[in-house]
Amino acid sequence: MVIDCAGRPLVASQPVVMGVLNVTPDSFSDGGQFTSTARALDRGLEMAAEGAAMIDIGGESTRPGAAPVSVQQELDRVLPVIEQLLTRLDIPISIDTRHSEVMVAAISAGVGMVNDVNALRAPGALEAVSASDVAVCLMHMQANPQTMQDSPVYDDPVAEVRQFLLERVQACQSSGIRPDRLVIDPGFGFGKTLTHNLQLLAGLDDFASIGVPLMVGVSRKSMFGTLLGRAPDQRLPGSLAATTIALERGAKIIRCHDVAETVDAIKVWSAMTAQLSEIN
Ligand code: 8Y4
Repeated sequence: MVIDCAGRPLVASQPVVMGVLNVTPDSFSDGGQFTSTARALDRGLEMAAEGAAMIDIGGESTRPGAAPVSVQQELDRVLPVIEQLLTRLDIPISIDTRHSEVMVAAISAGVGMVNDVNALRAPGALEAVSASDVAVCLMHMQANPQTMQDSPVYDDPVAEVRQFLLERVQACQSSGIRPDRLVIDPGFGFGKTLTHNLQLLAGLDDFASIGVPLMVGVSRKSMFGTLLGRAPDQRLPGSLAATTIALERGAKIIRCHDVAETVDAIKVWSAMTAQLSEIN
Protein backbone atom coordinates (compact mmCIF):
# COMPACT_ATOMS: atom_id res chain seq x y z
CA MET A 1 0.00 0.00 0.00
CA VAL A 2 1.46 3.33 -1.11
CA ILE A 3 0.03 6.75 -0.22
CA ASP A 4 0.90 9.46 -2.73
CA CYS A 5 2.26 12.39 -0.72
CA ALA A 6 3.12 14.86 -3.49
CA GLY A 7 6.17 13.02 -4.78
CA ARG A 8 7.37 11.51 -1.49
CA PRO A 9 5.56 8.16 -1.48
CA LEU A 10 4.61 6.77 1.92
CA VAL A 11 5.08 3.02 1.70
CA ALA A 12 2.73 1.40 4.20
CA SER A 13 2.83 -2.26 3.15
CA GLN A 14 3.77 -2.72 6.80
CA PRO A 15 2.16 -0.37 9.33
CA VAL A 16 4.22 2.79 9.86
CA VAL A 17 4.70 5.53 12.44
CA MET A 18 3.83 9.19 12.07
CA GLY A 19 5.83 11.10 14.69
CA VAL A 20 4.13 14.00 16.47
CA LEU A 21 6.04 17.29 16.38
CA ASN A 22 4.31 20.14 18.20
CA VAL A 23 5.80 23.57 17.62
CA THR A 24 3.97 25.40 20.40
CA PRO A 25 5.21 27.37 23.40
CA ASP A 26 3.62 24.84 25.81
CA SER A 27 5.84 22.05 24.49
CA PHE A 28 8.93 24.17 23.75
CA SER A 29 8.71 26.87 26.38
CA ASP A 30 10.75 29.94 25.51
CA GLY A 31 9.98 33.52 24.57
CA GLY A 32 11.50 33.68 21.11
CA GLN A 33 11.06 31.84 17.83
CA PHE A 34 14.62 30.60 17.43
CA THR A 35 14.73 28.16 20.34
CA SER A 36 11.40 26.51 19.58
CA THR A 37 12.36 26.12 15.91
CA ALA A 38 15.76 24.64 16.79
CA ARG A 39 14.33 22.26 19.37
CA ALA A 40 11.57 21.11 17.02
CA LEU A 41 14.15 20.50 14.29
CA ASP A 42 16.27 18.36 16.61
CA ARG A 43 13.27 16.32 17.68
CA GLY A 44 12.14 15.89 14.06
CA LEU A 45 15.55 14.55 13.05
CA GLU A 46 15.57 12.29 16.11
CA MET A 47 12.14 10.84 15.28
CA ALA A 48 13.25 10.13 11.70
CA ALA A 49 16.34 8.35 13.05
CA GLU A 50 14.07 6.31 15.32
CA GLY A 51 12.14 5.06 12.30
CA ALA A 52 9.26 7.48 11.75
CA ALA A 53 7.94 7.16 8.18
CA MET A 54 6.42 10.63 8.36
CA ILE A 55 6.47 13.64 10.71
CA ASP A 56 3.34 15.60 11.62
CA ILE A 57 4.04 19.26 12.40
CA GLY A 58 1.46 21.26 14.31
CA GLY A 59 1.47 24.86 15.57
CA GLU A 60 -1.99 25.08 17.15
CA SER A 61 -3.07 23.15 20.24
CA THR A 62 -6.52 21.56 19.90
CA ARG A 63 -6.67 20.92 23.66
CA PRO A 64 -9.88 22.24 25.27
CA GLY A 65 -9.02 25.60 26.87
CA ALA A 66 -5.86 26.14 24.83
CA ALA A 67 -5.13 29.77 23.94
CA PRO A 68 -6.30 30.69 20.43
CA VAL A 69 -3.53 31.15 17.87
CA SER A 70 -3.75 33.46 14.86
CA VAL A 71 -3.10 32.05 11.41
CA GLN A 72 0.02 34.23 11.21
CA GLN A 73 1.34 32.84 14.52
CA GLU A 74 0.63 29.30 13.36
CA LEU A 75 2.55 29.95 10.11
CA ASP A 76 5.47 31.58 11.96
CA ARG A 77 5.78 28.49 14.13
CA VAL A 78 5.46 25.73 11.52
CA LEU A 79 6.95 27.07 8.27
CA PRO A 80 10.60 27.30 9.39
CA VAL A 81 10.42 23.75 10.78
CA ILE A 82 8.76 22.40 7.62
CA GLU A 83 11.33 24.08 5.37
CA GLN A 84 14.34 22.85 7.31
CA LEU A 85 13.10 19.28 7.83
CA LEU A 86 12.30 18.97 4.11
CA THR A 87 15.90 19.79 3.22
CA ARG A 88 17.32 17.37 5.80
CA LEU A 89 14.97 14.37 5.42
CA ASP A 90 13.58 12.26 2.56
CA ILE A 91 10.38 11.21 4.34
CA PRO A 92 7.13 13.11 3.78
CA ILE A 93 6.18 15.89 6.19
CA SER A 94 2.58 16.39 7.28
CA ILE A 95 0.96 19.66 8.40
CA ASP A 96 -1.48 19.37 11.30
CA THR A 97 -3.90 22.26 10.78
CA ARG A 98 -7.58 23.12 10.44
CA HIS A 99 -7.00 26.35 8.54
CA SER A 100 -6.98 26.60 4.75
CA GLU A 101 -4.46 29.49 4.76
CA VAL A 102 -1.99 27.33 6.65
CA MET A 103 -2.67 24.40 4.31
CA VAL A 104 -1.97 26.54 1.23
CA ALA A 105 1.31 27.88 2.65
CA ALA A 106 2.47 24.47 3.89
CA ILE A 107 1.64 22.85 0.55
CA SER A 108 3.69 25.56 -1.22
CA ALA A 109 6.54 24.86 1.20
CA GLY A 110 6.46 21.19 0.16
CA VAL A 111 4.51 19.13 2.70
CA GLY A 112 3.21 15.77 1.47
CA MET A 113 0.13 15.49 3.66
CA VAL A 114 -2.50 17.63 5.34
CA ASN A 115 -3.63 16.16 8.68
CA ASP A 116 -6.93 17.84 9.47
CA VAL A 117 -8.82 17.06 12.70
CA ASN A 118 -11.72 18.89 11.01
CA ALA A 119 -11.70 16.64 7.89
CA LEU A 120 -11.52 19.59 5.43
CA ARG A 121 -14.81 21.15 6.58
CA ALA A 122 -13.35 24.67 7.09
CA PRO A 123 -13.92 27.24 4.32
CA GLY A 124 -11.40 26.73 1.53
CA ALA A 125 -9.85 23.57 3.01
CA LEU A 126 -11.21 21.06 0.50
CA GLU A 127 -10.24 23.44 -2.32
CA ALA A 128 -6.71 23.91 -0.94
CA VAL A 129 -6.07 20.15 -0.96
CA SER A 130 -7.87 19.34 -4.22
CA ALA A 131 -5.89 22.03 -6.05
CA SER A 132 -2.66 20.25 -4.98
CA ASP A 133 -1.25 16.73 -5.11
CA VAL A 134 -0.80 16.18 -1.36
CA ALA A 135 -2.45 13.43 0.66
CA VAL A 136 -4.98 14.18 3.39
CA CYS A 137 -5.90 12.52 6.67
CA LEU A 138 -9.63 12.97 7.36
CA MET A 139 -10.29 12.74 11.10
CA HIS A 140 -13.60 12.50 12.96
CA MET A 141 -14.38 15.00 15.71
CA GLN A 142 -17.73 15.57 17.40
CA ALA A 143 -18.42 19.31 17.98
CA ASN A 144 -15.28 21.52 18.19
CA PRO A 145 -12.12 21.51 20.31
CA GLN A 146 -13.62 23.97 22.83
CA THR A 147 -16.80 21.96 23.52
CA MET A 148 -16.07 18.42 22.33
CA GLN A 149 -15.45 16.86 25.76
CA ASP A 150 -18.43 18.55 27.47
CA SER A 151 -20.93 15.72 26.97
CA PRO A 152 -20.25 13.68 23.87
CA VAL A 153 -23.22 11.54 22.84
CA TYR A 154 -23.53 8.73 20.31
CA ASP A 155 -26.15 6.13 19.62
CA ASP A 156 -23.59 3.86 17.91
CA PRO A 157 -20.10 5.44 17.85
CA VAL A 158 -18.58 3.02 15.34
CA ALA A 159 -21.46 3.37 12.87
CA GLU A 160 -21.67 7.15 13.24
CA VAL A 161 -17.93 7.78 12.94
CA ARG A 162 -17.75 5.39 9.99
CA GLN A 163 -20.64 7.17 8.22
CA PHE A 164 -19.01 10.58 8.78
CA LEU A 165 -15.66 9.40 7.38
CA LEU A 166 -17.35 7.75 4.40
CA GLU A 167 -19.10 11.05 3.59
CA ARG A 168 -15.85 13.02 3.85
CA VAL A 169 -14.07 10.47 1.61
CA GLN A 170 -16.88 10.92 -0.92
CA ALA A 171 -16.63 14.73 -0.69
CA CYS A 172 -12.90 14.47 -1.42
CA GLN A 173 -13.45 12.12 -4.35
CA SER A 174 -16.13 14.47 -5.77
CA SER A 175 -13.52 17.25 -5.63
CA GLY A 176 -11.07 15.14 -7.62
CA ILE A 177 -8.89 13.78 -4.79
CA ARG A 178 -8.08 10.20 -5.74
CA PRO A 179 -8.34 7.43 -3.10
CA ASP A 180 -4.56 6.87 -3.05
CA ARG A 181 -4.26 10.33 -1.46
CA LEU A 182 -6.73 9.60 1.36
CA VAL A 183 -6.32 8.39 4.94
CA ILE A 184 -9.11 8.12 7.55
CA ASP A 185 -8.90 8.38 11.35
CA PRO A 186 -11.66 7.90 13.98
CA GLY A 187 -10.16 10.68 16.13
CA PHE A 188 -9.62 9.09 19.55
CA GLY A 189 -10.44 11.61 22.29
CA PHE A 190 -12.06 14.16 19.99
CA GLY A 191 -15.59 14.35 21.42
CA LYS A 192 -15.47 10.85 22.93
CA THR A 193 -15.77 9.46 26.43
CA LEU A 194 -13.56 6.59 27.60
CA THR A 195 -16.40 4.20 26.74
CA HIS A 196 -16.72 5.66 23.22
CA ASN A 197 -12.94 5.37 22.72
CA LEU A 198 -13.00 1.71 23.82
CA GLN A 199 -15.99 0.98 21.56
CA LEU A 200 -14.13 2.55 18.62
CA LEU A 201 -10.96 0.59 19.40
CA ALA A 202 -12.96 -2.64 19.52
CA GLY A 203 -14.74 -1.79 16.25
CA LEU A 204 -11.79 -0.49 14.21
CA ASP A 205 -12.01 -3.38 11.74
CA ASP A 206 -15.33 -1.90 10.49
CA PHE A 207 -13.43 1.02 8.94
CA ALA A 208 -11.52 -1.20 6.49
CA SER A 209 -14.53 -1.41 4.15
CA ILE A 210 -14.28 2.33 3.43
CA GLY A 211 -11.27 1.28 1.36
CA VAL A 212 -8.64 3.81 2.40
CA PRO A 213 -5.79 3.34 4.90
CA LEU A 214 -6.61 3.81 8.58
CA MET A 215 -4.62 6.08 10.90
CA VAL A 216 -4.91 5.83 14.69
CA GLY A 217 -3.70 8.30 17.31
CA VAL A 218 -3.97 7.14 20.91
CA SER A 219 -0.52 8.21 22.10
CA ARG A 220 -0.56 9.45 25.74
CA LYS A 221 -4.21 10.48 25.45
CA SER A 222 -6.51 11.22 28.38
CA MET A 223 -8.35 7.91 27.88
CA PHE A 224 -5.31 6.36 29.62
CA GLY A 225 -5.46 8.99 32.33
CA THR A 226 -9.07 8.03 33.00
CA LEU A 227 -8.51 4.27 32.72
CA LEU A 228 -5.14 4.02 34.48
CA GLY A 229 -4.92 7.16 36.61
CA ARG A 230 -1.60 8.10 35.03
CA ALA A 231 -0.07 11.44 34.01
CA PRO A 232 0.72 11.95 30.28
CA ASP A 233 4.39 10.99 30.68
CA GLN A 234 3.38 7.67 32.30
CA ARG A 235 0.98 6.57 29.55
CA LEU A 236 3.38 4.78 27.16
CA PRO A 237 2.52 1.20 28.27
CA GLY A 238 -1.21 1.89 27.90
CA SER A 239 -0.60 3.57 24.55
CA LEU A 240 1.40 0.59 23.26
CA ALA A 241 -1.28 -1.88 24.40
CA ALA A 242 -3.95 0.10 22.53
CA THR A 243 -1.63 0.43 19.52
CA THR A 244 -1.23 -3.34 19.32
CA ILE A 245 -5.00 -3.78 19.40
CA ALA A 246 -5.32 -1.19 16.63
CA LEU A 247 -2.71 -2.99 14.50
CA GLU A 248 -4.60 -6.24 14.99
CA ARG A 249 -7.74 -4.48 13.70
CA GLY A 250 -6.13 -3.05 10.59
CA ALA A 251 -4.49 0.29 11.48
CA LYS A 252 -1.80 1.24 8.93
CA ILE A 253 -0.43 4.52 10.34
CA ILE A 254 0.18 5.05 14.06
CA ARG A 255 0.42 8.72 15.09
CA CYS A 256 2.52 8.87 18.25
CA HIS A 257 5.01 10.74 20.41
CA ASP A 258 7.16 7.72 21.37
CA VAL A 259 8.51 6.73 17.98
CA ALA A 260 11.24 4.21 18.89
CA GLU A 261 8.97 2.26 21.26
CA THR A 262 6.07 2.23 18.79
CA VAL A 263 8.34 1.05 15.95
CA ASP A 264 9.31 -1.89 18.18
CA ALA A 265 5.65 -2.73 18.85
CA ILE A 266 4.96 -2.67 15.09
CA LYS A 267 7.96 -4.96 14.46
CA VAL A 268 6.59 -7.51 16.93
CA TRP A 269 3.13 -7.39 15.32
CA SER A 270 4.58 -7.56 11.79
CA ALA A 271 6.82 -10.52 12.65
CA MET A 272 3.84 -12.39 14.02
CA THR A 273 1.79 -11.54 10.93
CA ALA A 274 4.56 -12.67 8.60
CA GLN A 275 4.76 -15.94 10.51
CA LEU A 276 0.98 -16.38 10.18
CA SER A 277 1.10 -16.01 6.40
CA GLU A 278 4.26 -18.20 6.24
CA ILE A 279 6.30 -15.57 4.39
CA ASN A 280 9.10 -16.49 6.81
C1 8Y4 B 1 -0.23 14.56 25.20
C2 8Y4 B 1 -0.15 15.59 24.30
C3 8Y4 B 1 -1.29 13.69 25.11
C4 8Y4 B 1 -1.11 15.74 23.31
C5 8Y4 B 1 -2.23 13.82 24.12
C6 8Y4 B 1 -2.15 14.84 23.22
C7 8Y4 B 1 -4.88 13.21 16.53
C8 8Y4 B 1 -4.48 14.13 15.56
C9 8Y4 B 1 -4.25 15.00 17.54
C10 8Y4 B 1 -5.35 11.93 16.11
C11 8Y4 B 1 -4.95 12.66 13.85
C12 8Y4 B 1 -3.07 14.80 20.97
C13 8Y4 B 1 -3.61 16.47 15.57
C14 8Y4 B 1 -4.26 15.34 20.28
N1 8Y4 B 1 -4.70 13.76 17.76
N2 8Y4 B 1 -4.49 13.86 14.22
N3 8Y4 B 1 -4.08 15.25 16.20
N4 8Y4 B 1 -5.36 11.71 14.76
N5 8Y4 B 1 -4.99 12.35 12.54
N6 8Y4 B 1 -3.14 15.01 22.30
O1 8Y4 B 1 -5.77 11.08 16.88
O2 8Y4 B 1 -2.15 14.28 20.43
S1 8Y4 B 1 -3.87 16.18 18.75
